Amino acid sequence: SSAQVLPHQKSYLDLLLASNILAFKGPYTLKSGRKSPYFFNAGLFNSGAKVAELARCYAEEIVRSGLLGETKEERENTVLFGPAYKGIPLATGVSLSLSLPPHSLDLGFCFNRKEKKDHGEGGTLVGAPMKGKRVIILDDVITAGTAINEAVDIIKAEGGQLVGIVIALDRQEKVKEGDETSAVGAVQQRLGTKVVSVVNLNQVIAFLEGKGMSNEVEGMKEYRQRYGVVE
Ligand code: OMP
Repeated sequence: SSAQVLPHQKSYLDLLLASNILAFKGPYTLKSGRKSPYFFNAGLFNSGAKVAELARCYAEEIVRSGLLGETKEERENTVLFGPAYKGIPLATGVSLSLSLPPHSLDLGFCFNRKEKKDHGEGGTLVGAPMKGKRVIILDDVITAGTAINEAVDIIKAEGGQLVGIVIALDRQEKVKEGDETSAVGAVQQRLGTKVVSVVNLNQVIAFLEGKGMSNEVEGMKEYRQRYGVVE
């Protein structure tokens, strides 16, 4: 992937820095056990304006990437799935954003409960049904690719057809050390689906370099040397 930072990515990256969504007070221990000098905290998309900007970026990527298909029928048959918990405001915000101009597309969205419910409507899914639908997963970050598997299992169980994954940041890391396969590449191959990210690590580094944040860049480059893939 290119390290070139496009204008819409610049305003997004500015927001990430201003809000500490992208933080450099590491080391942070990741889900994979890796110790990272930087961390992306989607939980800090915690105000109306921040969610609106994030959702706008996802909506733009969804439309640009072609994940909605080519026909009106395909578009109308597509549902957004936001895995709990962080995917819930994402799916809500992105479907709202898509419903507004310039897109004006009314897509269904859903999310899962973390706990099973045995009364009322029952089930683990809330929102638009996935059965027989084209499904796009909206998630925050992919590092080694573990979290995304759970979401895929839910789609299978619900009878949906996964057509793509959209994330806020691709950390461009290896699945495991000593193997050059990238986590995103592995997900794409295994699932035969496209993964689209608003930005990737190379773009974050290029952006920070442009801001003269050389201390942060140095730590990130060391980390990339060890865990990153060459892209
Ligand atoms: P993998 O399951 O290894 O792909 O890690 C992705 C998950 O890790 C995300 O869904 C987050 O819960 C968490 N995470 C972040 O939120 N931000 C980061 O910068 C890094 C991670 C992480 O632990 O790798």
